[in-house]
Amino acid sequence: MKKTVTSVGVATLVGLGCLVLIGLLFSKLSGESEAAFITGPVLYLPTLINLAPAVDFTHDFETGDLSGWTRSKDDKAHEFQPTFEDNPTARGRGQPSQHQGDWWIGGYEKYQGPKAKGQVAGGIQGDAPIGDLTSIEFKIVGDKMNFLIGAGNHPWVEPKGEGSTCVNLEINGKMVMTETGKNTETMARVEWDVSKFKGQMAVIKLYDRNAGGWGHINFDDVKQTTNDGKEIPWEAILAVKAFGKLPTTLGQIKSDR
Ligand SMILES: [Ca+2]
Ligand SMILES: [Ca+2]
Repeated sequence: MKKTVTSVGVATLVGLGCLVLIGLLFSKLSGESEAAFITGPVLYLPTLINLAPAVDFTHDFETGDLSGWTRSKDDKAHEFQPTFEDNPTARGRGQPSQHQGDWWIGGYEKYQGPKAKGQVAGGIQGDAPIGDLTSIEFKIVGDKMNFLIGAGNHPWVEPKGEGSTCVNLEINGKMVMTETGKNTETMARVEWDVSKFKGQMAVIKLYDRNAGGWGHINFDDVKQTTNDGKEIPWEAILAVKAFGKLPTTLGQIKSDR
């Protein structure tokens, strides 16, 4: 997903206003709960209008770049990311990446596709480089969050993750959820219960602070879902951020009155 601000923004605001009114009417008529309001109009916003978030964010790296992700100043670990296709298999590792789509974060790999100058399929950068990769700040609107993770099993160490290879959920600069790989390049999907953080702003942060064995992290395709597993489109999540005061729940609408 990669979208930019367009003149559609004004029309979008008008559309959103209508949707909020429809949502209020709907909830009054039917007595639907706040949660039902979210899983109704907001979930299907992208199909109803041409939503144009004012921010770029690739949650699955299918843009072929790191849109919406920031490398730390000293970062060397993510210089050649994202990785293209199953590079562990291309180098005969025997541990297929099982990534989503074509692109993913493969901390050991150095292959960004056939157009990348000086790179060949199966190329590596190894475990030595270290650095962090931080997502754009987003609002937690779902009960759960899931993503693909693989590689190093070096758990988070407070306060700065010395020697860690992990993926953290951070709120106000503090780790609130953390996960490592299992010392295999093959990624598996992990799910977090983030319901108690709903309504708060957060970032996803990838840490590679380990230059030794399994000193890298693999990652792809992060999503937020409702409690019953329905995916919440990032377009809707980022629209909340883009338009700032846009109410996302009936509770917020009421509290703004
Ligand atoms: Ca991907
Ligand atoms: Ca490393």
